[in-house]
Amino acid sequence: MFSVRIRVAFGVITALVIALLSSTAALADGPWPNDPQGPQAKAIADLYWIMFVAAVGVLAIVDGAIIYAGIKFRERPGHVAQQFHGHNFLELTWTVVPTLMVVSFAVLSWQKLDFINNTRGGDVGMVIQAQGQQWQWTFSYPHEDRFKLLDGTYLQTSEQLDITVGTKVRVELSAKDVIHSFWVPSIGGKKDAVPGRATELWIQADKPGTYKGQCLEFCGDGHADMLITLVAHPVSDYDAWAVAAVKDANRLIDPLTKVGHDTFLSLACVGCHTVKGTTAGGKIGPELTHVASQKSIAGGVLSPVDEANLTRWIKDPPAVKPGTKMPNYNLSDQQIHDIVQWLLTLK
Ligand code: HEC
Ligand SMILES: [Cu+2]
Repeated sequence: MFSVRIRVAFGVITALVIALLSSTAALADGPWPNDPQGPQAKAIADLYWIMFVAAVGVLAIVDGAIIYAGIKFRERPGHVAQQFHGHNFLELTWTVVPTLMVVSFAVLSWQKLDFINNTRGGDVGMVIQAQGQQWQWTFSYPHEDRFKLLDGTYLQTSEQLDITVGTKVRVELSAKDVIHSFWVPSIGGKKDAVPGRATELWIQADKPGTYKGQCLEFCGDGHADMLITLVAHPVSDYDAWAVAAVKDANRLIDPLTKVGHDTFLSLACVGCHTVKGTTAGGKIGPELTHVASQKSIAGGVLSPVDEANLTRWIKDPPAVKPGTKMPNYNLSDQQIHDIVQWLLTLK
């Protein structure tokens, strides 16, 4: 019925449609520019949709004309092609219409760019520095009391950036080594971070939530893992987050807990226990990342989790819980003391 050529064309088109649909499904839970969650992302998405609809219209008209002509004027016995030259109306139309379209896209984009690039407006509520480095982002929070650490420096975090809902945040970008690019698609446009040059963009989230982002400038082996997690907190929760983040950061610089931390990491403990944020990744014993927030340890045998009980446990586990897989390491009292001081900060 259909010629081989038509059947092949059908096959190819079907395959393309299937490929397109399945990749759309894969995109559904990744960063996706057309799921705007803030004013800046919305401005970009609006522009995108205007251009997309116009492009689909052009595609339909052009391809429609090609298909129509291909069928209506196809080669058949008894039909001879007409020869003619020039057609003023058609030629004017396909010059003027595209010109008008391109000019209006340019004007529209220009207007949106004013809005998108307005990082210095009076409505900026917070300024954060983001530095790209192979292969992670470091965020420096403003020099405000709530972000102040024990050593007088201010809070810095990696990979995760915490802001408040509804606040326009200027992100000042820099790069330590090569060019990186800051991009959290559903929150805003992207901007390159260039060594030796200051660039900036603004972001704003309309709803509380966690938004995924990604370095968008190929920057070496680890580029694909150079992720950004943007967390937008309700204004009422932000101070509590700041207090917790400062506490976490202080734990790492407090000389008292540092000794215990180093002792723990230098012993066999790391082979059996995981503590997130450290090199300890063992899986035989329970994870200790939040051990100080637990109600009990050793499967409920010791409660509460305090200095006395932790000390008792580490001093001689089998004495506390006969048959336990954690042996007695005969550590010195000083070592146990240091480790316990550190464990107590793992909230
Ligand atoms: C051979 C593996 C192993 C090593 C090495 C090890 N532990 Fe454990 N640890 C365990 C196991 C298993 C448990 C769970 C004990 C139980 O409930 O019976 C445990 C429990 C604990 C607990 C209580 C946690 C909870 O939630 O119950 C602490 C604290 C702890 N270990 C600290 C240490 C320290 C400090 C070191 C290093 C001096 C260390 N462990 C070395 C296996 C190990
Ligand atoms: Cu990068």
